[in-house]
Amino acid sequence: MAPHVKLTYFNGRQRGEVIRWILSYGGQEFTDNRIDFGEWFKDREASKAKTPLGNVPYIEVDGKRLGQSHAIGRYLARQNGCAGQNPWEEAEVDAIVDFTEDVYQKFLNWLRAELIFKDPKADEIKKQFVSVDAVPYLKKFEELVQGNQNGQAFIAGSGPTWADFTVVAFLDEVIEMVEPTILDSYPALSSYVARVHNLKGIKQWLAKRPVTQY
Ligand SMILES: N[C@@H](CCC(=O)N[C@@H](CS)C(=O)NCC(=O)O)C(=O)O
Repeated sequence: MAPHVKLTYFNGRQRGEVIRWILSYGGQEFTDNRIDFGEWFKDREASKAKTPLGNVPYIEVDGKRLGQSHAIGRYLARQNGCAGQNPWEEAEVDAIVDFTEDVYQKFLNWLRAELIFKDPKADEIKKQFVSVDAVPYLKKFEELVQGNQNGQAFIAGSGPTWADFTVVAFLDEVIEMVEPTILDSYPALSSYVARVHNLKGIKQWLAKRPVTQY
C-alpha cells in the first residue's frame, strides 16, 4: 500500500491542484492541508523557512518532505499509474508538463497583475494573453490531442497521465477566470477536457473539492 501523503498548499487550486488530481485518480487517500494566504504573508520569511524549498506546494511522506510541484507530480504519478508506460512516454509526459508551465507563467502574469498588484493594466494583459500569448499553446494542445488516436484519447502515449491533469487543470483556470469561450474553436480540446473531467477519481474529486476563488 502506498504511504500516506500530506499535501501542504494554499487554499486554492493552482500548483496544488494537479497533485490532488493525481492522488484522486489513483484513489490514494491524502491529507489536504490548506494554509491561509494572509497568514503566510504575515511573516513570509518564517513561513518559507518552514517548507523544504521555501515555497508551497510540498508533501510529507513517511517523515520525509518534498518540494517543487513537478517533482511531486512525477513521484506521485509513478505510484498512481499515470506517469507514462515506459521511459519514452514518461519523457513525453514531462515535456507536456513543462510546455504547460511555459504558458502557465504567462497566465500568472495576468493573475498577479489582477489579484495581487491590482495593476490598472491587468485588462490589457488579459487581452494580450487571450488573443496572442495563449494561442500557439492552444493550437499545439489541439494538434497533440487530435494526433493521438484521432482525438479520441489523451494528450500523450496510452494515457491518461498527469500531463492530462496538468493541461486540463490549467485550461479550467483559464476558462473560469479569463475567457469562458476560449476553447470554442478547438473541438478536439473541448471534448478532451470533458473526457478528463469524467475519469474515475477525477469526477469524484471535482464534485467534492472545496470551492475557491482561484
Ligand atoms: N517552482 C515551484 C514554484 C512554487 C511557488 O511559486 N509557490 C508559490 C505559490 S504557487 C509560493 O509558495 N508563494 C509564496 C511565496 O513565494 O512566498 C513549484 O512548481 O512548486
